[in-house]
Amino acid sequence: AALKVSEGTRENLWSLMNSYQGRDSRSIQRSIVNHVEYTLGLTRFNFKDFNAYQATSYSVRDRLIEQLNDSNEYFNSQNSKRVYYLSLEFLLGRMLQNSLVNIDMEKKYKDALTDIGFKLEEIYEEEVDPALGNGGLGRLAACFLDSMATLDIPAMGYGIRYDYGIFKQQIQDGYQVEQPDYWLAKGNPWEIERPDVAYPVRFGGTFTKSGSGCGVGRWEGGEVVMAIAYDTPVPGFNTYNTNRLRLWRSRPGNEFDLQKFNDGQYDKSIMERQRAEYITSVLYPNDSTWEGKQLRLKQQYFFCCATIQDIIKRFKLNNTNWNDFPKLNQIQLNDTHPAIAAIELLRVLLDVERLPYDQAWMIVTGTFGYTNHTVLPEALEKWSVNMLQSLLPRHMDLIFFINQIFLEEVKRRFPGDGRRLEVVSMIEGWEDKRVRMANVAIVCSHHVNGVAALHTQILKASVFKDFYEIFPDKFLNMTNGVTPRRWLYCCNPGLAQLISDTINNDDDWVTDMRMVEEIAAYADEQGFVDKFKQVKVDCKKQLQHYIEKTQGIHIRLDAMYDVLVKRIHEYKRQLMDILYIIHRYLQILGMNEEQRRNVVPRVVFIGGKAAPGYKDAKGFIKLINSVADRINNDKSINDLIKVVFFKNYCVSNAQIIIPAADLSQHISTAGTEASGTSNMKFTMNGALIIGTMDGANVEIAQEIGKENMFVFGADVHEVDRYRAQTDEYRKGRLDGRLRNAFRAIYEGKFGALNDDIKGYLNRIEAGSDHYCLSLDFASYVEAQERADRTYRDQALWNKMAIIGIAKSGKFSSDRTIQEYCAQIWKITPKRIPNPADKPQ
Ligand code: B1N
Repeated sequence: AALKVSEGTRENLWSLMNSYQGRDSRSIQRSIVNHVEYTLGLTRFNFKDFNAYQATSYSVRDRLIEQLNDSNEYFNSQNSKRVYYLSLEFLLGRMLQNSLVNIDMEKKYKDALTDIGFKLEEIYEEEVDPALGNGGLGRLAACFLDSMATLDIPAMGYGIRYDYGIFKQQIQDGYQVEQPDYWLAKGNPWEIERPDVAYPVRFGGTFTKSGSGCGVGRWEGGEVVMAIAYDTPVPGFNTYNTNRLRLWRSRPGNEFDLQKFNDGQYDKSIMERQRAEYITSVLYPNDSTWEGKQLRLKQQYFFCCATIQDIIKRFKLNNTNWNDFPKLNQIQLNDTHPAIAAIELLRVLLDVERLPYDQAWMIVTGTFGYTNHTVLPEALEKWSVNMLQSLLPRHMDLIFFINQIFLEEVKRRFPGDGRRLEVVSMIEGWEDKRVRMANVAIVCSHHVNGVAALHTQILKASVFKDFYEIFPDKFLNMTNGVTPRRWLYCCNPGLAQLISDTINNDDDWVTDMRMVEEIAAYADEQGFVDKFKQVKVDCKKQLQHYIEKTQGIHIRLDAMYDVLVKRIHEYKRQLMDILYIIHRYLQILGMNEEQRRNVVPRVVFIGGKAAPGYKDAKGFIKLINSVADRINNDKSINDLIKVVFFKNYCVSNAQIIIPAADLSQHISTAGTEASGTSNMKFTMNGALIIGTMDGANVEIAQEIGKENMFVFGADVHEVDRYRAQTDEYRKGRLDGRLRNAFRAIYEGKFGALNDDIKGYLNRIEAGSDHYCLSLDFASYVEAQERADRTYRDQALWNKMAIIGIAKSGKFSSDRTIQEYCAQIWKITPKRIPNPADKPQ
């Protein structure tokens, strides 16, 4: 029988739930040991480091849940405006340290664990790296979550809970081999499963329309799957506020095909239902490319549909006036991957809520913002009309409808401009029709932003020029940033301590990175510089240890650590780096003893994953490994160059390599890298950049001074001109040193390489040089020589590095989020009271 709840018993319940986890050492220990016994079902005194990690995480999660629930209730009670960040990727990285740091309990947990025989640092290493993202775009989403929570913005992230994150990279015989990343194998203590938060999502079926214009649609039949919520708390730093990341998992629907079951095909029908789970199985391993697979479209709609239902449900808790929707809800689209959400909101407003079209459209365009992350044509999403029609018939119908209205408006404003109509239309092609998702996103959004100043300029001047002329006020720039919590405070505690000690302000700079500028005044002060050098050496030792342990390679400490880590892509020009290494190697081979004494020893790290289907990128990995093989085994050069292919580059080992870098490479062809974000992390950690005037490098140069970087290469305009020339022209100007490096490869100096990579090099020789390797090679070599010269003058080098750190404040994602808040979302912080501040 149900317990009859009287006022008295309810009071009892409430006061019980109103108590909080104690923050003293004994309470921490008790909570950990309780989780060992009651959550993990182990005996208290027989558990391994991994179990200690699990129990510690559950214990931290308890605190996060308290904060999350209090924050959420507070925002609900205030009917607060909310921001929703929709992304197919959240590349979170490990949670334990970040959570402890953000709730200001790292020291307490460290002591409490030491007292029962565990080392917190070792426990950190037990955590699997949740890697539900490819690269910069997914990591940006994670940094934004951290900043939104820290800045007291009532915000939520929405995405997909993939069973398999980005693959693990192994190297066999020099080739990349992909291993599945089943990150949930040992459970995930950071998530809270919410079987009670579940929504149906329909695919296929038929839709019938009544009425005129866009009409009212009835969408029936097809396949219905369920979206189940999994929540991860996102605590802010130095605030009680804790936001929610809600990831959806697909499960079979509750409706089933009775006909099939009655046909005696019970087992077969069950198996068919199981297929629903495949939707959220795997993250597509493409970075900056687009793959028109049906399952990918299903992923996109699946998560957008559930998300829109969830947002509307929350809105309806406190509201009945639909016109308030955009005032209370801002939805940001992380690229076009979730753009179908805008059409889904329109559909729900029209077909479910029965709003008139004009009102529904006002709500949609008042709600969405779209962030573009790339100008590469191969990355722009263009879904086949046929596929959309069969999977999402009403959505396709609505896209046709809004496109028609939009094009009529354009016709009125730009009479006779047929070319423009063609370009801005949401539909491209005649026979093989496709939907241009960027065009849909632009028209449906109140703001469209690029992710660095140069990138936004390019959007306005070329990629979206015709849209910019139609909606000049829609376009703006939001230069990316990175969270200083993970990318300085957590990954480089030595440097963080030095900063705090030097500017005498405790940790205030961690939420106000501009304060760090003060350390510039110490760039010439010997005492400070010595401490900075020591911090760098300590980080290099850690990297040395990591490389020894994971790759069995011994590297020297007294070399320049030269690092190029990012996804492998032609436009990022890892090939140019390895060709330079070949050039450098050949140069050293030709030197006498005397000359060799002047060479700056380098350990060259190149790391990154290639999309499994990207042949050329995989060829580059093989080439890098072949070159490493030859050089590392050439005793005659006495370790003057060591080449390390840094395996399985991911968030957790980025936290090791970034603080240890001396020189950091960001060498994309000008106009190709939208922003780049690791350039910001390296700068914050005192590495010097060798880079092109591309993406955020341009703004880094503006902030820290060009003289504190090794800038080289053609600018955007020179690239355009070079590309407009003929192959003959380019062939005639092939850089001589580049040709020699090619020769060495062809002659087999680096082993037998397959024909694909040779073919690639042949094409460059023949003048087909889209990424401008030959154009930039001479100035790249010159910049490398400048880096060597500077490194020989350690005082100068360190001074440049310190100024870089000091002036990197702009690149905190806190600044980025403040700009989104002020200019796009029109939202102000809402500080929730900390219950610990109340008299108990
Ligand atoms: O987004 C980052 C930028 O810093 C990088 O410059 C940019 O390359 C990156 C399709 C992408 N652009 N496009 C993608 C990722 C996955 C996918 O399936 C495209 N990633 C970027 C953050 O702004």
